[in-house]
Amino acid sequence: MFKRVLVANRGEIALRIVRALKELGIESVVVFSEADADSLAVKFADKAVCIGPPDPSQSYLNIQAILSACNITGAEAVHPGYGFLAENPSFAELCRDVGVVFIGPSPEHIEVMGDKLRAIKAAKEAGVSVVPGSLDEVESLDEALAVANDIGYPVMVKAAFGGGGRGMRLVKNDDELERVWEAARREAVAGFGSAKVYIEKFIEDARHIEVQVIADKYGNVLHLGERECSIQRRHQKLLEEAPAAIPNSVRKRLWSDAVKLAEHVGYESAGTVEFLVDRDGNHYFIEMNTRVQVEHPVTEMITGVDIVKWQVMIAAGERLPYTQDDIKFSGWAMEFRINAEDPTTFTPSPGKITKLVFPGGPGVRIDSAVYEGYEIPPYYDSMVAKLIVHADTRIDAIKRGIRALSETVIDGVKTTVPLHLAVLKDEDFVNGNISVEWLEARL
Ligand code: MV4
Repeated sequence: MFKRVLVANRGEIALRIVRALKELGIESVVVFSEADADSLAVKFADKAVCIGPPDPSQSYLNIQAILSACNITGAEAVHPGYGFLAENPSFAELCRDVGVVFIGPSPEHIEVMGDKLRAIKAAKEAGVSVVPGSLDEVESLDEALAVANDIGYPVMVKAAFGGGGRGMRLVKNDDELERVWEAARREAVAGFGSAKVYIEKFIEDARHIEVQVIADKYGNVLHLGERECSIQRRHQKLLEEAPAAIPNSVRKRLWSDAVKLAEHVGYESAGTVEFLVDRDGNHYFIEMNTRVQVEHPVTEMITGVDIVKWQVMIAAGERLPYTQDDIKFSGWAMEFRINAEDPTTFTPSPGKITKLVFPGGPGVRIDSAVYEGYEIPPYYDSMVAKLIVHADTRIDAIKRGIRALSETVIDGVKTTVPLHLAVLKDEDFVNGNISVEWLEARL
């Protein structure tokens, strides 16, 4: 096992990783920018190293500074969290080159899944259900029109190096496709450094459901069940739950396809296989994320498996001590992302937290690096806390969520707490009548 690990991230996930390291008996080193000196992650870590100014390009994305910090502090491994360098194959490779263990999958796995077309090809080879579409790069307008007419409109034009909702366009007919084609390719180059785009049938009113997988270096691949992530706005997830309210027959197909993909590519570490599920229960692979995700706690709550600890242990070469049958699912969990933002304009609302009361009691978990008197810096994303509740059933989790959100006091900044309360009291939500389009249609 490692003696010392460096955390290359900030905010709640940096603290989450520090907590896992402490429980593993590993010394933690966090790096931080000048804007984050007051974070709880910095206070709770064994060591903290300032690596630069607030601008992420000069701090949390500064590979040289981070590897220097590993060298200076004697950290043997680096945990990238999510965002920043977590899915940067060059960073993972450079870590390998300098002898620092990257706590995550291999650079090759990050690279394959970063190219959504290669990911889809791998999924298809593995026998996983994929969205009807080009399955290959589409290089000309003529070819795009042919594919779109073959599969039928509406279609989505997606950038191969996009993902997570970035670089996609919904197109309803030939005219629209002709109008957006060049712009889509230009934007792909500008946004992702590659004009590579592909076309998929648009799955209407779909739900976004993902499966957590975890794999060790010895070919043992397990799934930890699914998460329902359809409640989102502008491709930012707001509320996630585990399990998803879907028939067991659909659930089994999602689980088995996720494991098939991870096994096929020889994946190692924690990963997430994302699917769209349509009204009829058909499922389609769309992407695989090669990092720990913001919403991992809902899976931890229903399985009792500490995903972050296992990322560390797997990177250190430990074997998973479980077989699939050892993973027991219990109850229902929901996560509410508490962002400091204006509830009507959705613009960030940074500033000082003048009063803070987090909820507690049975089945309540808070993952947050802020406290009363903390000044939320304006340079980073607006998520300030995750409230996770766990209860026996979905309806009990909803009631517990309402109770815990009602206890929450965050003064000085505007937050998404009222939005979550409105969602939990909505009849459609309570009845599980949701899709990725639901929240934005509702607002
Ligand atoms: C889709 C889709 C429908 N059909 N692909 C967005 C996030 C990224 N992971 C994939 N996304 C989608 N891909 C096909 N073929 C619907 C979404 C989608 C979405 C689309 C429009 C408006 C809001 C959305 C929210 C989540 C997902």
